[in-house]
Amino acid sequence: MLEKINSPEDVKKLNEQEKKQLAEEIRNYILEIVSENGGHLASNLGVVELTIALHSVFDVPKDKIVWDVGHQTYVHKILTGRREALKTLRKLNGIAGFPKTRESETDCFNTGHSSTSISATLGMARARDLKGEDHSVIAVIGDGALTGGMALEALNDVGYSKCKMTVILNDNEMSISPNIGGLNKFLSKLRTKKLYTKSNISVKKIIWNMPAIGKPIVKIIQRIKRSIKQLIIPKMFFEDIGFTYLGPVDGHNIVELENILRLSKQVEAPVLIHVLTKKGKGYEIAEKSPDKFHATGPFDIATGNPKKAKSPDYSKIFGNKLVELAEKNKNIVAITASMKDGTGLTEFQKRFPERFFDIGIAEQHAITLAAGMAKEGLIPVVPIYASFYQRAYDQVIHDVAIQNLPVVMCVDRAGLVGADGETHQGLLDMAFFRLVPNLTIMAPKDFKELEDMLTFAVEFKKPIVIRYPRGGEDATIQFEKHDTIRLGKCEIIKEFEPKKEETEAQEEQQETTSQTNQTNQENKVTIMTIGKTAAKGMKLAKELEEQNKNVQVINMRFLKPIDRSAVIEASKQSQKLITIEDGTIVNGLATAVKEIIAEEKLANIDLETHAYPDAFIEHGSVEELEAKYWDK
Ligand SMILES: Cc1ncc(C[n+]2csc(CCOP(=O)(O)OP(=O)(O)O)c2C)c(N)n1
Repeated sequence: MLEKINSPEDVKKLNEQEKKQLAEEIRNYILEIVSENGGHLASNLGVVELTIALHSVFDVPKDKIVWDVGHQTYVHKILTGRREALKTLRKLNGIAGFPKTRESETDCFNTGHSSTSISATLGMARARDLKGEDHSVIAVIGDGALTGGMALEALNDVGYSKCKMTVILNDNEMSISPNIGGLNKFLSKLRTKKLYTKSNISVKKIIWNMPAIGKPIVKIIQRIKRSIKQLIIPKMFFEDIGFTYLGPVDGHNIVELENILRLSKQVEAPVLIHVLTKKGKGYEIAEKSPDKFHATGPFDIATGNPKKAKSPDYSKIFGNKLVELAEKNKNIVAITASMKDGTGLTEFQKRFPERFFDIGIAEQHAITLAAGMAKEGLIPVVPIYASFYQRAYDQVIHDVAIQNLPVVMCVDRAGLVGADGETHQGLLDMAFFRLVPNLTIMAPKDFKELEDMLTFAVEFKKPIVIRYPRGGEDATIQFEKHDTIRLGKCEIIKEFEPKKEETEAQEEQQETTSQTNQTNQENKVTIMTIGKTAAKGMKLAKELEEQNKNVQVINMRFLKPIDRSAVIEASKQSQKLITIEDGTIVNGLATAVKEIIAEEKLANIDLETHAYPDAFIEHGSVEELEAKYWDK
């Protein structure tokens, strides 16, 4: 069946039985690809029938479907002409793991970060109405993504706008981990109203099959439905804010899904369809552990075991150290925006459940919540992925930095992340955090330094950022030296080789300083690194030494306050300065060094900068992307 599907038109031609078979084949196909390439498995297995039903009822690209987060679009990609191409999923120049308008006109809006779909869809609906066009616009959003503030802001606007559009709530009771919060409790009440729903749908079915269904009939149904519902579910939130609520409906029953989608097309107002799905559906191992198979590396289909054994990573080191520190200091609390496992907080939750807060996919709220806690004497530690910290920028400025509150902001997945592409690369955080007054910004060169920095940070009593990368240490470089962390001070991890003439010259008490400086500078290179790029710095030093250069490597440690005297000293000592950072070239280490050179009027400095360009970087492996973009 799958071989015959090259467009949504082919899906529309299938009968009920054929669609069921198609669903099964799609599941196997996705399983094969993700087990090879890695990717978001469980969410995609959960939306197979929903996606088939959507493409059976709606006509893309005329109709617009906006997928929230966008991690669940593999089925959509298969059905919209990218079946074969999906074998290149998440690879450089291959199919992206998220919707990309550049990839297909059926991907009408790029996503990657959560909770954006309802706003974008309402924008499209308003544009349609202003242009006098007539097509459907649909947002598909998970119950996890619905916990994000922006989704709630949008619901508020949609309900009020009365715009014709559909929100499909894909409720699988899971974010990455089990979903949390008051909204989730409210949804669980709706989930239990199955009896009402089934009969409701069958009534609709009958009316649907009547030859002359018209808007008046649908309006009458709506009115009756609303009054019944008010009896059964008092204070029906969605209806109260202006939506017509349809459902809940079994998200694995294509016929019921198609019926309800067709019905929604008749409603000239905002509709919310509550679809119940199972994350990981059809692959038992993922059904049992949907959190592990939310996003996965390559794995063995028979056992579900990863193909590559997991080695320790920065998140794990962070989590373990935090537990150790929290044992000694009861004021330490941890906050996660729905990323408990990814950020290494699983053990913390087990050990200190009352000091652990999963607050939903709500990074903005996480930071202001932390600010409130800090104001009252707690030490909140908030690990969030670098690209998701973008969400909380105003909160970092307005609630934490201006009030100078001791929030420990841990920026996980800083730098290139690879296969998730431009929405997930953590290349901008140094640039945007450096702008903020009162912030201290650090980055460790290795695991041990992350532990030391975390110890320093929880004692610091002011806003502080620690950025660290995805994955583990560079196994080829072992750092022996770990100086004590001191505010704004660097650490020299490789000294210049003392040369005979220099030692003699120094002993002669430097007759004229400028002359000696010139002699000292010859052949000398200073490499300044931040964070994990210390390993790159050491490798580059070796290469330069093979070219007879005399090289020192400085681990800057602090981007802010930067070790100014170290930069000045290095400029005087060296013929050449090199900066290395794993972030955008804009407003990071290179910029900070250039500012010092200009402000101190340091003359004749040969500065070489290594960073990522001022551009968004697509998906691919970290190694491939480094080769393509590093220093370009
Ligand atoms: C702003 C933001 N924060 C965190 C994430 C990481 N993330 C990706 S998917 C996901 C859970 C989404 O849950 P849900 O919307 O219910 O979709 P499901 O995977 O359950 O289908 C999270 C937290 C993100 N993509 N964007």
